[in-house]
Amino acid sequence: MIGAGVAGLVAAVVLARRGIDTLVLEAASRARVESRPRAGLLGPAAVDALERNGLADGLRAEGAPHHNCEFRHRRRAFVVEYARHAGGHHHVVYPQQKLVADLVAAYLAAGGVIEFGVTDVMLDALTSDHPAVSFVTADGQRQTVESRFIAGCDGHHGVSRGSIPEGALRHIRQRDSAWAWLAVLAAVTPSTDKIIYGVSPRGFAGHMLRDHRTSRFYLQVEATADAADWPAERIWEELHARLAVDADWQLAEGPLLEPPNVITMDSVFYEPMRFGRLILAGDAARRVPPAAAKGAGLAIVDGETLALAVAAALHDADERPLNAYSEVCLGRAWLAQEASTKLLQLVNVELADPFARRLQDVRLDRLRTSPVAAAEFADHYLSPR
Ligand code: RFL
Repeated sequence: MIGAGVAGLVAAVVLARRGIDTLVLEAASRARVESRPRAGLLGPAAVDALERNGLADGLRAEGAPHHNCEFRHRRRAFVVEYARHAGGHHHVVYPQQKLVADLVAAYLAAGGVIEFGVTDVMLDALTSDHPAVSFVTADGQRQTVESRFIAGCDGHHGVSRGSIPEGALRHIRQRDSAWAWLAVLAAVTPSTDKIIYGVSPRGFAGHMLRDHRTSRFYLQVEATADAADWPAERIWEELHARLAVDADWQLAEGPLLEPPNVITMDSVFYEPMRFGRLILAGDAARRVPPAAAKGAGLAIVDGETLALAVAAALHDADERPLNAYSEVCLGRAWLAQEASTKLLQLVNVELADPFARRLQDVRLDRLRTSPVAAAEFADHYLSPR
């Protein structure tokens, strides 16, 4: 496994527990992967995959079930009880870095080996029966390891996908959006018990949940925006204005935990998710914007699917699951992409386009008043299930 993110670690645990020799190579330190804040919201497919593999203890103990979300539109708040519209299926809020720490512990307990702090990872002989990985260890030794399969789980900017010859994968890219989201992480108790999507004439603002001491916020900004132009005072001022509601509600402020960053809303898929004996999983195979909170969930389920396919190939000489792997994972990922696209259409404000804004008003009014619209929202919000 190249990469000790959620995709690589889930794959590694599932394989190690089946008695298959594994090695995880991770560029960052253990301290870094176990403290890097990213996702918070996990959908039912990911939670089920973690449960199935006995990896959900931390999430069960400390995660918070999430059933409803709130929209703010024209200074009025309304709640969509999406779990009620989806037979009780819901999310769990659990910070990704805590899950990564749980997965590292589970993998080591299963006898797995991780090299943290590796550099200069190079992949070779990917179409042979014995693909190889060469890397430099944290203490400067170059090593080469031959294997039966390599799992490329090194995120969107990793080396795995880049080792595949030009032209072997299709790149399916969404055209650029005019908007991005400024992602902000603050040390402050959430001012809400449910995610808030604020749609205001100044643009979108989101109040997300992480844990009882930490909140994530998003602000819609121009795709060309520079995070340096967003000091804390400006961020809070804008959050107050965009989340304002005609009710007794206060937004609590707190120190920013990291510099804000601009997250573009572009999406790209690389298909198929396999080249010879290199199999891609998670963000290494795609970029789905974090708007609908799908990336980590997809990566977890990819990791499990990959491991089961490799186990079938190695234990039973059955390559059918491996041959189906890409199609199965892509089916889920495109569903998630559709949900992400719909959510962005619902909450991002086309500031200079009154026609689009009137349609957005209608979409939000339908979501508030129509059970059919709420059920449709719930289906997307929780997909893939
Ligand atoms: P990761 O988590 O990026 O892990 C890849 C790992 O590979 C390592 N690496 C290398 N290792 C060895 N050699 C190399 N050359 C390497 N290059 C990289 C990296 O150090 C890293 O440890 O990929 P993975 O496992 O595919 O997981 C994907 C998810 O992390 C990602 O999709 C989510 O974080 C997206 N996302 C969210 N997803 C959700 O499901 N729910 C959410 O609420 C949610 N919120 C978010 C998010 C992503 C965000 N950012 C930072 C873009 C919120 C934000 C702000």
